[in-house]
Amino acid sequence: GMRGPGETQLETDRRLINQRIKLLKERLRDVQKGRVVQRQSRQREFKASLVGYTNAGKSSILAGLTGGRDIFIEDRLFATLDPLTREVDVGEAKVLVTDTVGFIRKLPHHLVASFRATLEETAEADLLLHVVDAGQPTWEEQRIVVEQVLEELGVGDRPRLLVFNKIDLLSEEDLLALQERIGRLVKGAVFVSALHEGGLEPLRRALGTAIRSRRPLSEIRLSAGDGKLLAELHRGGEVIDQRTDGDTLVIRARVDDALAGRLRRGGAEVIAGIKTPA
Ligand SMILES: Nc1nc2c(ncn2[C@@H]2O[C@H](COP(=O)(O)OP(=O)(O)OP(=O)(O)O)[C@@H](O)[C@H]2O)c(=O)[nH]1
Ligand SMILES: [Mg+2]
Repeated sequence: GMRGPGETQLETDRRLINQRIKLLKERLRDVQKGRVVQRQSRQREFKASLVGYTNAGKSSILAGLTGGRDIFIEDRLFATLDPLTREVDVGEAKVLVTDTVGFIRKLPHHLVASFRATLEETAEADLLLHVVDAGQPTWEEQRIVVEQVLEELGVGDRPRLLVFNKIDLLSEEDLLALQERIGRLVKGAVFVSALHEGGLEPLRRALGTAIRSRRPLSEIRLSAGDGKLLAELHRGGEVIDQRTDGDTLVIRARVDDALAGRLRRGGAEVIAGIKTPA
């Protein structure tokens, strides 16, 4: 009963297919619009990239932080070929954590494209999480190789956090010795196990601390008519909520020092480091 007057079956099919194509095109447009919005909002979030020698456990850490079962983990070199980003809850804030392709001394030719994508992700990161396989007797050499690659990628100056993974493979004695030695060399290294319940809590806490110190929750007051400053805040900060107080907009947002400075110069009042309401 779908056939219009004088239509052959073929014409009917064609009409139905065209309707379907039109519908799908509309949906695709909506999806693409959604993507742009998502990407823009993601740009404002705090970003951390997992970097490190291949097989150190980067993907396992991301899976452990997110409970993600869709993350590819394997005991072989270069299990991960595409950067993958997931939102991680660190208490009162969210961090976008990206898994990347593992680093190695001599990069095989076919991995150069994967590596370029990794480069783009690490270049955008607020913090690099350098994952070290504490169970590897050669972890110090691997760490140096990774540092060299980071230099070559032009991100050698990025803030980073050393993450010693697979501590379950160490005896209690060896772990204590390692922690003591590392504690003398660098500040704030964390010791984790991606495979054990609660084993990633030190990393989650460190991420919480990093976001609180780099992007303190702030109260910003600006004139409700100041669209330019408001746009700047939305572009560069993570807006939590906003209300009006007469002619003043009162906004709670996470902003870094640079943005706070720009807002103040533009005439806004910025109170950094306010407490999060319970
Ligand atoms: N014992 C132990 N094994 C772990 C831990 N974390 C990861 N592994 C194992 O180490 C291997 C490599 O883990 P992946 O997460 O794929 O490592 P990756 O750093 O993502 O590796 P690439 O993607 O190749 O760079 C897997 O067999 C994991 O199960 C850990 O905390 N303890
Ligand atoms: Mg991986």
